[in-house]
Amino acid sequence: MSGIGTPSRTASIPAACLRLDGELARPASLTVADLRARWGQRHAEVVFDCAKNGPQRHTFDGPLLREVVADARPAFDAARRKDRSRFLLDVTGGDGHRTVLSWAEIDADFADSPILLATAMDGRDLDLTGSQLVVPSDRCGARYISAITRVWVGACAFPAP
Ligand SMILES: Nc1nc2c(c(=O)[nH]1)N[C@H]1C(S)=C(S)[C@@H](COP(=O)(O)O)O[C@H]1N2
Ligand SMILES: [Mo]
Repeated sequence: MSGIGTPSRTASIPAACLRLDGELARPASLTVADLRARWGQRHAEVVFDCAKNGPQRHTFDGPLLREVVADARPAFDAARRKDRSRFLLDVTGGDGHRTVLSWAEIDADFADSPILLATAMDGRDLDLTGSQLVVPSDRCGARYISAITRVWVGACAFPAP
């Protein structure tokens, strides 16, 4: 234990955490360590284009977004594809950058896109900065949200015609 006036080298840096909330039976707060320990890890080698910096090549490891969100039990009828297809995911980064996905993009009966919540990038763990969204099917990098703070899940709420 550190004595008074003896700063600890590790205790002052809190692990980044993301809030998984919305229309869910089991909302959760998840650290990168949780994302690594509780779900199987996939590996992805990706290239995406950035308008500012040109093509970027990276490797990522992490669980499937679908598996993490499914365990939070979205408030749809899981047996009905048409009910699942109403849902959206709104992902926020540490600087406020946001993007939207549809549930159907990650659902195995629809686009089945292997979108990840990365726990490591280029072999380096993301525990301090936070998870990064990995969208291998995207040609550009705008949805590769870094330092994720929140994933909101819920039904599309356009007003009825
Ligand atoms: N939080 C956050 N994530 C972000 C962005 C951002 O502005 N904020 N920019 C996106 C864009 S446009 C690209 S191309 C990729 C890679 O950007 P980088 O090379 O600046 O990391 O990150 C994406 N993720
Ligand atoms: Mo970009």
